Amino acid sequence: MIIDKAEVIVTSPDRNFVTLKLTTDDGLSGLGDATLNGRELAVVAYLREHVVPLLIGRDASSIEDTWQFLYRSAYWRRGPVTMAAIAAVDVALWDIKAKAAGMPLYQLLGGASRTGLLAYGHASGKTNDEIFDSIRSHQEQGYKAIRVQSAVPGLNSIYGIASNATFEANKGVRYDHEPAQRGALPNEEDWDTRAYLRHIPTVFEAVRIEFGAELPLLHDAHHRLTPIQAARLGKSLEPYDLFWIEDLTPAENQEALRLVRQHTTSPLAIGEIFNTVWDYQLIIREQLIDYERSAVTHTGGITHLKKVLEFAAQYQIKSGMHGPTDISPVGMAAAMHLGLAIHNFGIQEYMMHGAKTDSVFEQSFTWNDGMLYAGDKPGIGVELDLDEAGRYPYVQAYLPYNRLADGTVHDW
Ligand code: CS2
Ligand code: MG
Repeated sequence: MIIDKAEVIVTSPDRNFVTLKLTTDDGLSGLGDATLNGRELAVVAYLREHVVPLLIGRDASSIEDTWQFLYRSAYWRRGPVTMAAIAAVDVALWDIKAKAAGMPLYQLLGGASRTGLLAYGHASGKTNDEIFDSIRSHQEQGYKAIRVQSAVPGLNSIYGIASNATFEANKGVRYDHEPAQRGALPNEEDWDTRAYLRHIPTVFEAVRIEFGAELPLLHDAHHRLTPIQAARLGKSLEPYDLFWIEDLTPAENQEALRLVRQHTTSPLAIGEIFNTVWDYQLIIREQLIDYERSAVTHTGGITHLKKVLEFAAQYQIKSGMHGPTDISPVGMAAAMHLGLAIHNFGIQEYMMHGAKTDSVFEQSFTWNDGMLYAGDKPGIGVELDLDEAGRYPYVQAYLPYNRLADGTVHDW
């Protein structure tokens, strides 16, 4: 089972996706997601120029050796571009191995540890009434856990507010919040931490009054707070019993979470922008988080993320894999197979892709009553329609950035 073809496919149905397709000399093919929102072409170049030439002629069954070869032979280690490229190779090889075995991938990862995967969706609004409507529409779509993002009075823009709500026959009202805006330059947004910290507790108080104490609610602070501001947010949201608060503070400074932990018992989720186990060393060992957010797509694939999650499991930390629309259906399927097999599964983020994306990626995973089901097709259960993909060429798109009132650039 020798790799004799490697294709890097860029397509932009609802948004840009990068997919690696590997084919072996006995006709098996596998897919891997290499999408890095706003930096897609960097991963395309890394794959085409520096990885694909190394793959042709390699034994497709040697997944661990291929991972170690690509990671260590590059000399320069870690980082989102490298680890997304390695992830795509890794998942494509697992897809091939599972197809060769005639099994769904989760069976090769230890089999199912649960029947399905609890998922959460993104509710949002500019006002509490809009937020309530968004929560209700997500409940109608079956979601049993819901992330709540709110506009903040005085701010013109903020992360997480759906740009539009579209109705799709088989999916109901879909809030398409794709933060990467198409254009030659990133958009500038505004930010005011004090206004945010004053407003968010009032939103969750109103949501709890409207929806009661039981509904699992999540919130994403999106990397913007200092450690003491993060501690204040965590403490102020304790009365509303959140399932988690995500990315309260930029976690490159892992020690910052020691201070946050001293002040609040709100569960913490970190890691969607991490890409190796080394990013988690201290915060897992000192139990400074409760959920580990990495996506298969950004963290070196199944092979590496499984190791990170096994490390996290020793500290009773659970998975909360990143799953916005910039994780392609290939990346989502890989996450589902891994999430089904591991013991310390927590929750899966699930933003439904649009109809055009579904026309490019034929998916066999299913969604029912708030749960995701990986399916039992051999491999990861996703196929890519090359002709359909060719209808949607790449469109430059960048994530926004923030500036404070005095013009200082701030984390977005
Ligand atoms: C967000 C993402 O889903 C989340 O938790 O943080 O939407 C993030 O903004 C995008 O993935 C960035 O590409
Ligand atoms: Mg997030």
